[in-house]
Amino acid sequence: MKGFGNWREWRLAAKFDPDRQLSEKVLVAIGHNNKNIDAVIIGGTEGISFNNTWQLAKSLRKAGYTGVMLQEISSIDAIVPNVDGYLIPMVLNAGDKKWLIENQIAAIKKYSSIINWQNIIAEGYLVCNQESAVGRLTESGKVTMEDAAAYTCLAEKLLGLPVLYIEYSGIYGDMDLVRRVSQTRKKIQLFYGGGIKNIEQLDEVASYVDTVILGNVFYEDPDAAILLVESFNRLD
Ligand code: 1GP
Repeated sequence: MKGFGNWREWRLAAKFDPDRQLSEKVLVAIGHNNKNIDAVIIGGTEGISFNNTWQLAKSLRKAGYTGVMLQEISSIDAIVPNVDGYLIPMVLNAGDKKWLIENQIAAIKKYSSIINWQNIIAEGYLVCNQESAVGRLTESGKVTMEDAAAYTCLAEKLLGLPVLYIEYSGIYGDMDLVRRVSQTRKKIQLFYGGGIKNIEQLDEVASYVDTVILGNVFYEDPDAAILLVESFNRLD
């Protein structure tokens, strides 16, 4: 494991789901190490196993991708060694608290002797799409603007988390809410993921958050996804 460098400078990341089939076109594009992709995240909500996670990491390397690759852990039994590090989601607005604390405690107990904390980033998740797979699984509650601002303070000031992830998975988010979070935070790194399909949306989100994550578009419209990555204006 080589670690993952200066993650606070990441502007754009691609998230790939081990339970879905990536097209050859996307594999080739990622394998060309486009300089706009700062990291690849492997993770998903349903059907995640050790085997499909391992295979996806392997196929990305085989395609030529040499950049940072992280696993976002959603299942304690699917943690693979062939990545550079791990993202640990803690779903702040989960109705089922096992997604906030209990799964993490179980993982720490199981792996305490081998965890390298240098290679781990905790993410406070704010799940804003209750109808998404992650929203349903974690029984996440509805998030108002006021809630979002309060969760931002909770994540940054009370919990001291390094990252707040605004998760709209599958739909393009409410930009008023994203702006409110952006204006509320002081230094917590903001990740955003959800429904980005075109460059206008990508640029808009990127003007509010530090790191934008593209997911579904790689599967639903590979050409658009590749174009999005290529034409991304990093503004840095
Ligand atoms: C999903 O936040 C990511 O966890 C990306 O969202 O799949 O909607 O792009 P989309």
